[in-house]
This record gives sequence, C-alpha cells and structure tokens, in this order.
Amino acid sequence: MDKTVILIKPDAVKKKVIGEIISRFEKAGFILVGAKFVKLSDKLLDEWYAHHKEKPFFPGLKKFMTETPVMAMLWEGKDVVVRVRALCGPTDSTKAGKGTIRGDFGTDIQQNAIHASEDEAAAKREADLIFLPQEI
Ligand code: 3AN
Repeated sequence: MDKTVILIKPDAVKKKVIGEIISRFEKAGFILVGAKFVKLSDKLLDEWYAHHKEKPFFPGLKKFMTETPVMAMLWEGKDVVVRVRALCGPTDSTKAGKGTIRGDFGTDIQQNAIHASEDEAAAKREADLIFLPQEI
C-alpha cells in the first residue's frame, strides 16, 4: 500500500492545530502507521532539504523547522501521496484555498503548517530518515 510522510510544522504546533490536522487525514480514510513528536536535528534537516541547500531561504527554513518539535507521521492509503498533497494545498499558504490545510492553518510560503512527501520515492527516503524500523 502507498505511504506518505507528513510533518506538522512548528507554526501549526504553536497554533495548537495538531489534532485538527490529524483529524482531516483520518476522515479522508487514511491509516496512521507511524507517529512521533520529535525535534529535528541539524544533520537530518540538511538531508531532508538537500534540494534547497543553495537557496537564500535555507538557513531561515532550518531555524523555523527547529522552533518546536514537529509531529512526524507516516500515513498509508490508496494514492495517499497525491491525495494528501491535494488536502494540503500549494506550498505558498497565501495561494492555498479555504478548506485546504495550508489555506486554513498556514501563514506564508515558509510557515505553511505541513510537509507532505512529493512522490513515492521521496516518501521512502523521508520515512527512512525519520523513523526506525520498529516505529512503523
Ligand atoms: P513542498 O513542501 O510543498 O513540497 P518545497 O519542497 O518546494 O515545497 O519546499 C519545502 C519547504 O521549504 C516549504 N514547505 C517551505 O517551508 C520552504 N520554502 C520553499 N520555498 C520557499 C521560499 N521561497 N521561501 C521560504 N521558504 C520556502
């Protein structure tokens, strides 16, 4: 079955909407197969956002992602990667419609409430980075 990795980011943690976000995935019928509230290390963030390493916003992004622990989860379901990305809305929260997670809980392009794997290869890579085998 398809899997995707979700991180509920520090802006959403501070807004106390972890439960509301989880509820959206439960109501969509997906199955939670791994979860932990975890402070991301510098090393993990370098690997996680390797594709953004040269971008000017990279240091600020890393700082933001360590403001609080994140709620890291692995969700399972048919076409879960694509369907979860649709529930999240576009990266820039100001362009995300009402009813999407970023539209309802995000603030801008960086403080956008949630990370969701881009495709199945990313989901596998991210799951291996953040979860131990016995946590799934
Ligand atoms: P997504 O998370 O929607 O796949 P990516 O992979 O392009 O988007 O970006 C990863 C994260 O990097 C975003 N969730 C956002 O927090 C941050 N980010 C992307 N572009 C910018 C930007 N122009 N300025 C600040 N932060 C950004």
